Amino acid sequence: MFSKIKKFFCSLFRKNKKDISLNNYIKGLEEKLINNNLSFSIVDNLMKKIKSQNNYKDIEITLKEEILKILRKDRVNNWDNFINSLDNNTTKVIILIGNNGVGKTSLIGKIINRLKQQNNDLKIATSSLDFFRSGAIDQLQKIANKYNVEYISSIHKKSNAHTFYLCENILKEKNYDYLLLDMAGRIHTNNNLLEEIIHINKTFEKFNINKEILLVVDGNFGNSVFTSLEYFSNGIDIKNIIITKTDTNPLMGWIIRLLEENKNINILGEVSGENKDAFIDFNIEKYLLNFLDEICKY
Ligand SMILES: Nc1nc2c(ncn2[C@@H]2O[C@H](COP(=O)(O)OP(=O)(O)O)[C@@H](O)[C@H]2O)c(=O)[nH]1
Ligand SMILES: [Mg+2]
Repeated sequence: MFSKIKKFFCSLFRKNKKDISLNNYIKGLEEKLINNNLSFSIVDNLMKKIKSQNNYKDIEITLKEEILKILRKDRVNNWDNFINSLDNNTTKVIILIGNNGVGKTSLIGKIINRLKQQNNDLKIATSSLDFFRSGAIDQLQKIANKYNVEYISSIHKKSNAHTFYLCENILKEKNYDYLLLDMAGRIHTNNNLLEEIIHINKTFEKFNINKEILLVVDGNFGNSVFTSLEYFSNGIDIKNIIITKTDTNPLMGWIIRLLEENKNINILGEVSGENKDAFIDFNIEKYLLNFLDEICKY
């Protein structure tokens, strides 16, 4: 009985789309888009498109269409294209960079798993250039053991000397398909990191070794992703990123801003959890559905 009365009163007071004027609804949308890390110019453009709509459904449809134009399929889910674009005749060196704790080291295991799922005969090796954090090498060695790939260690305890070692002694003698390299990520405590990455980059170039640098970003970072991108872009050309921890944040409005403002950047995939199969294609539909669900809520 009591619950019936409660239900009745709740239904009286529950806000309904029809109770709110369309203008207020649009204003609210504008605020939510800005609060979810879209830039003012993107929000302005979206507002121009939806202002002419005169019902809620059309507003949602227009938002979806406009955002999809930014999240073009050819700029996301590029992992397979990326892998296919690498030169098959030499060792393909992939270096992961990004802030501490974003999930670089664990992503190496997930990348190995994904590569091996496509071709179990691939010869893959991994090595750490993170001599800053104690335990970093141990963590990667364990991953190498788990996936049964070679971990390349050296007597050198400086990243650039280790890079020389990798270039001279390993890449020339052994024919790996992939060498996955893990970097330190201490950008807030030590400004030398960027110099280190630039150095490593140059060393690979000196040895004429093909390498790709992937920026790993935490999906929860919001606008801090742009600080990270700006930091690393001061020394290297960032073309590809991987987004981690998408299992913990469904919104990530910053992705729309990232792709709108950086026309050369591709999203190679997302990491959605801690299990070995968690490195997957970025799911645009799921992403947009969650995003619009939250944004268009009233
Ligand atoms: N929930 C969740 N946790 C993750 C994900 N990727 C990594 N982690 C966790 O984040 C923490 C930091 O990961 P790590 O690979 O050491 O980060 P690194 O400092 O960038 O090398 C670890 O506890 C990981 O298990 C993810 O996609 N989802
Ligand atoms: Mg690490």
